[in-house]
Amino acid sequence: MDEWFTQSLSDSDPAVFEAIGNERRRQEAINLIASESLTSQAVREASGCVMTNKYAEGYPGKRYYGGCEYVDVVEELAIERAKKLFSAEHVNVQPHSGTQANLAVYLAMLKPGDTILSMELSHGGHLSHGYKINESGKLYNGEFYNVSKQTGRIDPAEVLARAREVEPKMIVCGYSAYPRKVPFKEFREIADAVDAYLMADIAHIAGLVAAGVHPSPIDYADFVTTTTHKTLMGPRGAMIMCREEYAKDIDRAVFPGCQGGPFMQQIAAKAVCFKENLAKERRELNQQVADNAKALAEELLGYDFNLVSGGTDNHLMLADLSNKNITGKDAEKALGESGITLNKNTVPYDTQSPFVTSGIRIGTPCVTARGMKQPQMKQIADMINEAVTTPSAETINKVRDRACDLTSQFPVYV
Ligand code: DSN
Repeated sequence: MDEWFTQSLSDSDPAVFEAIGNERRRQEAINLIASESLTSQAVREASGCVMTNKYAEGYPGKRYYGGCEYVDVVEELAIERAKKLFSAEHVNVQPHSGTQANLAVYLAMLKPGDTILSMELSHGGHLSHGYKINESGKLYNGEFYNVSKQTGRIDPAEVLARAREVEPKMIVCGYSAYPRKVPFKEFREIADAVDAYLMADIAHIAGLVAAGVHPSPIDYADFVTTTTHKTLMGPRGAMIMCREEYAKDIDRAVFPGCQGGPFMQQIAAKAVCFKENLAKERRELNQQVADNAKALAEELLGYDFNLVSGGTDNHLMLADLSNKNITGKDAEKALGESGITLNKNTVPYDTQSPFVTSGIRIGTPCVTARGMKQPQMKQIADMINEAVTTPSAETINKVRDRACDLTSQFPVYV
């Protein structure tokens, strides 16, 4: 065997090795990106394992390749653990991403031209929910509902009226930037009233659902999709849950419908992630994620931040900075320079473009995973307030020192 098969990364590819080291150090900053999280050593070991070498088109026990006996073990473990975690009848753990999971559901259940009704992107929806620049909005007809202008929350009566108007074949609930509980039961009633399928995309809140911190859609939605790398704190990837009656259609839509070989190393890591999420400690951690978000929101409200819907029930909040005389884009930059990573975000009824935005999205999974609690949320809120209110070089330097001091007490990777 050539030497380069056994060389360490630092020897064989110093450029990539260096970038990974830099990324590792970058991740020591205060990370408030709501869709990111931290993975365990065990998840990363599985994700970087030799199963990356294996082709396994098909499903456990029914593969198109020999030598699948051990990858079958991890896929079966992943399926059984996910079923237990979410009380699901059927689970497909092969989707490579949340978008591919969603596309597979549409492929299984819709015909080109059918209507998908989902949340408007700028109100917290997602590209893969029928938005026109995504395949879901090219193959299907995307129609959208909004959050209420008065409350910043979903108004089921408004969604029902919109559903009666556009007669969707599929209604999507589940969001990228919605800080409140999703009313799954009401969505079921709306879907029944217009004879539509209901899909819940719980990518953002899956860890909270698994922990019982957010209600589960499993009894209400025909299809539940999620990524595994957000609040589930697992490897990058996704899965689809559904009732047994749709199992064959969903499996066929994933493979051979829109994917080829599954990423078995990622499926091994998903199995590890589901085991972790079944543990009491992880449920407690996800409760803390929500408690930290609530604490951070209360502190920010105290600094006169205008939070969409007035606060949060989950792991994220959306701050409308219109009263702070700064755009989302400039706030993201000032905070980034201060050692706080987050993203600019449109707020409902935003008057700024999606590249500028009036808001920022703030999430607590990463800071909670590294052990921070309510006292640290108080400090972070104060730092955000300083950097956003007075984004001068002097303030940014001071906040960066405080951010370094805080993060050094909560190292990400020891
Ligand atoms: N769901 C997006 C996010 O929330 O960041 C990524 O697709």
